[in-house]
Amino acid sequence: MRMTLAAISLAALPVAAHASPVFYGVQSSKTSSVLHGGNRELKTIGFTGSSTLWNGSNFLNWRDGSLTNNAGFHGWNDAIRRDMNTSGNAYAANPDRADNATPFAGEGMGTGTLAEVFGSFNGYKNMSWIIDGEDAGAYTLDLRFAAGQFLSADANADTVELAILERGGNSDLRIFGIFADGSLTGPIVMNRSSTGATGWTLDTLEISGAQAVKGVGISLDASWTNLVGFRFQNISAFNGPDIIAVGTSTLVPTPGSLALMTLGGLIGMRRRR
Ligand SMILES: [Ca+2]
Ligand SMILES: [Ca+2]
Ligand SMILES: [Ca+2]
Ligand SMILES: [Ca+2]
Repeated sequence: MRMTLAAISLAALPVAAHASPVFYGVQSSKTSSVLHGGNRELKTIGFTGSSTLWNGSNFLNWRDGSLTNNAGFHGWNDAIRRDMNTSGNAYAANPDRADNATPFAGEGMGTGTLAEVFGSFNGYKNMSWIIDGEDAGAYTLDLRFAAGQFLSADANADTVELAILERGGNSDLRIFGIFADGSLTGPIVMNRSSTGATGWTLDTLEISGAQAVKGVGISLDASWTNLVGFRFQNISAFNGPDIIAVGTSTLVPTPGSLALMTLGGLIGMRRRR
């Protein structure tokens, strides 16, 4: 038990990190996936210039979230109205899926949910279910970890803490970290030019041809510490980012500052013995 606590505390220790976020394009030669019918499961993902190598579990850290678009606010399990085909662009952001993927549960009603798009599908994140963004429409997407789970940047600019997959690699995205009290980090922008190809393509109901799936891994700086989630925003200049998936490095069950206190307490206990 003591070993486990110490290991957790050490992993969460806040240490001096590099000064600003670093963006790494996805590296297709380190990235692999399998199709189950029309549903895609990611197996591995790597990034050009980074030592980070992840698997599909890194994309299964989301337990809550919300989407605010021109139709209003939608919670994690709320039915979100969809643009059902290529002729409809009524919503600034909405669930969409690969033409041959399993339909959303509410598809007959013209809806899908964030829980479907970003939660577990048969034990994996279904890379064939996405949030489609429209060029002219602003939206805000919040994704949150399970209660009591936190993400902090490490001190290593070589390692990725946050990864985003986007259909087309033709859009930008504004990103904030969310703290436990609801306040935000300063924003950073994922620029389309920083993305790299995964090696697979995606043709959804809303588009009439396949587009390359691209993505980026980001090494965050020290200001991105003790986060409970992330906020993603589209503005018109960003060309309607289509968010397929968001991955993170390993979460810890204790904020870094508390972990430091815990570690200090353990050291103190040992000294007193
Ligand atoms: Ca749409
Ligand atoms: Ca890092
Ligand atoms: Ca796009
Ligand atoms: Ca299509």
